[in-house]
Amino acid sequence: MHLKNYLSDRAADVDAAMDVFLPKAKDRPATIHAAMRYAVFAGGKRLRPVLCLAAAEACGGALSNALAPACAVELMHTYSLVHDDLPAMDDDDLRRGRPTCHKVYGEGMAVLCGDALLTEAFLVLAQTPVTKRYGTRDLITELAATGGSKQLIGGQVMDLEGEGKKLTRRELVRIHEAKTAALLTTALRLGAMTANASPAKLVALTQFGYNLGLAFQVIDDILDITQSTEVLGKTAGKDQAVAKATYPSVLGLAESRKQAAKLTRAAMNALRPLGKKAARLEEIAAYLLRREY
Ligand code: GRG
Repeated sequence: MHLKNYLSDRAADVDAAMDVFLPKAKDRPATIHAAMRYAVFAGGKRLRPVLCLAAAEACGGALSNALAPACAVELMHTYSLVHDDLPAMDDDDLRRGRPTCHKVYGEGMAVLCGDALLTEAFLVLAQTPVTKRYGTRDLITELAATGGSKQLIGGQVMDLEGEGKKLTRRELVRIHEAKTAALLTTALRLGAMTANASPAKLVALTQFGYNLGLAFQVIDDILDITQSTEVLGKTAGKDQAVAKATYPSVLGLAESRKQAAKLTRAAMNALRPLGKKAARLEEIAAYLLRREY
């Protein structure tokens, strides 16, 4: 199957599963459920859940077993976007091509919406079928560690504290590892766990996710400068406007592009232990390097 079709088919699988997992928009109290659905069904790329499903396949697992963790990861990602857009954080009006959650539902409701999406992530994750090697506790530990103060939230803390400061390359990499690479890696690992993957395969996917995640963030930083708000669906040029340290601001555009290509190669090399079954993951990595939004 052509990659574009694979990506849109898997995204449709995720959307259909998400529709079943999430409370209905009319469930009481209706406003919070409408806000959750507004944030989730806003046209995101569904990259993390697709990686989760592709990792399950690469390890010989069934897509249907990986749908719950795929949705759980996307719910955590969406919560982070809703909270990141709040006036107290990045203060953004546009996300996924639409007004941000707080612009539509108000700040208080957007805080609660993020909280509810994060909690829902674990409710959904707990529905994952267990395997011989990995039980519910392993899955919960994996997602909680990534969402916690040492990864996602820690990355946001370093990001907030770094605004307006000149960061070293090492500091910048630390932020990217925590904010972006950790959740991509967890998406892959959770997918692999539903396929009862061997520890060696999990290590390979962890290496793949780390390098792919860093490459993804470098490209995100480049696109913030080179693309328009219309193409990105979020405010372009934001990093420069708030003097945020990014790969292009620290290394320049040309070197950032080289780094993204180098990280993508490292990601692809990490897939070797998975053999031919990892061809789809390799294709996704190549596609992300060329992406324009
Ligand atoms: C815990 C509030 C809080 C934040 C954690 C993840 C994060 C830190 C903030 C979100 C904003 C941001 C710029 C994150 C970096 C990762 C990234 C590039 C997110 C955008 O991901 P895409 O492009 O988005 O996959 P879509 O909309 O396609 O899902």
